[in-house]
Amino acid sequence: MTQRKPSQPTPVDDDGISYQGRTRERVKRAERTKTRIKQGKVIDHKGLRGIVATPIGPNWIVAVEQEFWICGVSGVVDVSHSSTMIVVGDVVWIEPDAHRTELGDLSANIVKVEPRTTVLSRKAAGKTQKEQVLVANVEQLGIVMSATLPDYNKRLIDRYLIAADKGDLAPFIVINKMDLIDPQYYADFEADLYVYIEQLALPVIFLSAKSGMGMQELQDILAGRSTLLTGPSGVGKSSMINRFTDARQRVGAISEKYEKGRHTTTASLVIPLPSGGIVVDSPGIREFGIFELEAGELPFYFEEFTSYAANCKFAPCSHTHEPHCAVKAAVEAGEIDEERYVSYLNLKETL
Ligand SMILES: Nc1nc2c(ncn2[C@@H]2O[C@H](COP(=O)(O)OP(=O)(O)OP(=O)(O)O)[C@@H](O)[C@H]2O)c(=O)[nH]1
Ligand SMILES: [Mg+2]
Ligand SMILES: [Zn+2]
Repeated sequence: MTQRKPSQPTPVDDDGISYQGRTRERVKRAERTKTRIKQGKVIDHKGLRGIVATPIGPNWIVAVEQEFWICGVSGVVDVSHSSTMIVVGDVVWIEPDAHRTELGDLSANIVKVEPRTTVLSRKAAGKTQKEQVLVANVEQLGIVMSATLPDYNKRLIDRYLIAADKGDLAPFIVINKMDLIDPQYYADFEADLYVYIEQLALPVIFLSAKSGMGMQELQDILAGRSTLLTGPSGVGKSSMINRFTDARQRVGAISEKYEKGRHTTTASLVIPLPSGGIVVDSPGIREFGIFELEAGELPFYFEEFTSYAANCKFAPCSHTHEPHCAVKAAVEAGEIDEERYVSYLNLKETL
């Protein structure tokens, strides 16, 4: 039992490499096999509708009800979106092959990707202004952080909140590893997260995948819905999912056959829940650039600034250098969370 310690080095994650690598692989493969994107392809009568569960190498595992299919992409694919042809969570149509894979699994070809209802995107790594879709069709975004080891990161929470807003996902926050915190400090955590709990009225769940604390609350929020769990590496996303379903192992077993020795999460993975609904486990993320964020709209993503902004002397006011800025005054008075203001300034600098 310790008080929260200063930052520990964050375990190295595979952020970027995994998503980025796969994006490249797909592009390469598409060129090699001359995959063409075309709308309105007629689905063969043998076609099956499923959900993309996870990538394996250049292929995908697609779940059709309880069955898993190993699917390639070649020939003409019917896709209506322009960013990231196929991602985890996509609803796809597949056409079964006559034969199985060398390892004996059912095999098929993806021929159509249905339009996405929601997307969680980020700005692709590097200097480009390209959108990289991480996951499609989830209703909720669970932003998972840990109380310590590693310490939670409010900058990252704020970025995720904006991405959730843009992608139409309902966000909530999970603070895991509460078992490492002496209960006498719980109130300090609530005070530190006041802006999210009180001002933004977001669900904030204090949890321990180890002790079970908060697990019921998490299950309740996941039940019957589709949710992406995201956050840095090592905060316990996989651990909390493993507590209430073994589906992860089931899908994991198939991927491991193809990609030997996979331990930490290296790719997003769709997991059906016993309570109904699905949860998507995802690899730890280190960098999260927001795709298509505009300077003019930035203040509106900081909801709690709005009521103060009306009293700024200048309109519009960037809340940075202007005299008589009511937002800055509210930060000084402690009415606006200072760290949120820092998030705002950091994001502003990137625009
Ligand atoms: N003390 C404590 N340790 C935990 C808890 N939850 C997870 N851990 C440990 O934290 C480490 C990382 O857990 P994972 O579940 O792999 O974390 P993750 O978020 O899935 O990490 P990535 O897959 O790399 O993104 C493991 O050693 C877990 O045993 C918890 O509630 N309390
Ligand atoms: Mg994991
Ligand atoms: Zn202002």
